[in-house]
Amino acid sequence: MAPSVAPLTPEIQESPLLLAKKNGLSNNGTQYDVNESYDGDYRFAPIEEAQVSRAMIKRYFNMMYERAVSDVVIVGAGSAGLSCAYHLAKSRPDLKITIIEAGVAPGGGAWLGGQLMTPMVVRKPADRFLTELGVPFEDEGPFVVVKHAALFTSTVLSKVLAMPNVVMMNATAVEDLIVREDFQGRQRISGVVTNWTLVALNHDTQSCMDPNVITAPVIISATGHDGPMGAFSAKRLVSTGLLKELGNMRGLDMNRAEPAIVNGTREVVPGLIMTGMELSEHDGSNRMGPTFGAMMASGIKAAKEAMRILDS
Ligand code: 48N
Repeated sequence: MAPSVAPLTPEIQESPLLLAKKNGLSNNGTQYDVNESYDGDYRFAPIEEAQVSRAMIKRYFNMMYERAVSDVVIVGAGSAGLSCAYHLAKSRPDLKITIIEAGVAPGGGAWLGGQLMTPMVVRKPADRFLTELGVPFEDEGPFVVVKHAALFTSTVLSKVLAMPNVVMMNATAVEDLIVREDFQGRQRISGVVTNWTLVALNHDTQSCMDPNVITAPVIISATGHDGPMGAFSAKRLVSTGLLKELGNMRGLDMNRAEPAIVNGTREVVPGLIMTGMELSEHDGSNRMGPTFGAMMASGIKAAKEAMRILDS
């Protein structure tokens, strides 16, 4: 009996024996003729190019289809957005949490400390979050120092992405908000309008590159205070008349800025929680410069606010 060759996806099944010869399948067909050797004879399992495309397309567009209705959307995967996602997903594994990040690389400003220097300063008690994540640090008394900001960001990012109820769409921008009237006649943020970031940044080069939408009862905006789309939701609230004017971030004062951002994290309009440095633009609070404890703690506060709203 001819050996049963592991079938390719039926739609693109080639002649398996020809493929086997071309791609070095072993005779029994089920164990690919791979070889992990570094002496000039490294052999991979066989592949058809269309299999790679279909493996990506199937998963990504299933995810888009399934997350068109989410429980919570987090806009911005910087230190505040990621800390929020971690705490929320860990506390509520039942929630469908969708992160929308405009950059190809998530992380926002938390890849460096300050002025392109790499150590990250975190004031106590926010060091407890680093301990929870397992991020090592040096203790300097009132604050701790992580040897490289990327050690924090990559750790929290990897844990967030490993959580089964979290998906992240990076290189994707929120370019508008869905605003509906709720049963009390109030304007409520009920979702986000998204597009590929490259498209969102090029609406003036083409016409009618219309967006996609994702609906959710709670939106958490953590879009920061700078960058190509910094403070996006705060600015959109002003242009839609839901906020009279921006508070505009004030000068640097670490001792005032950090508690103001954590304690000020809240539902700024029905359905929209604001956190991280975007809040400084909304409220007009001070900036804190290169210390990141408030980003972590405000993200956690935003997660708690989201759970409060969903459970009310
Ligand atoms: O890191 P950021 O900019 O924002 P936060 O609030 O997470 O952390 C702020 C922190 O990095 C500081 O600025 C420090 C503490 N310095 C303070 C100071 O005084 O200078 O991350 C925001 C993320 C970025 O990754 C953006 O790409 C993304 O949000 N983003 C968006 N993603 C999707 N759609 C959008 N419209 C959008 N706008 C921004």
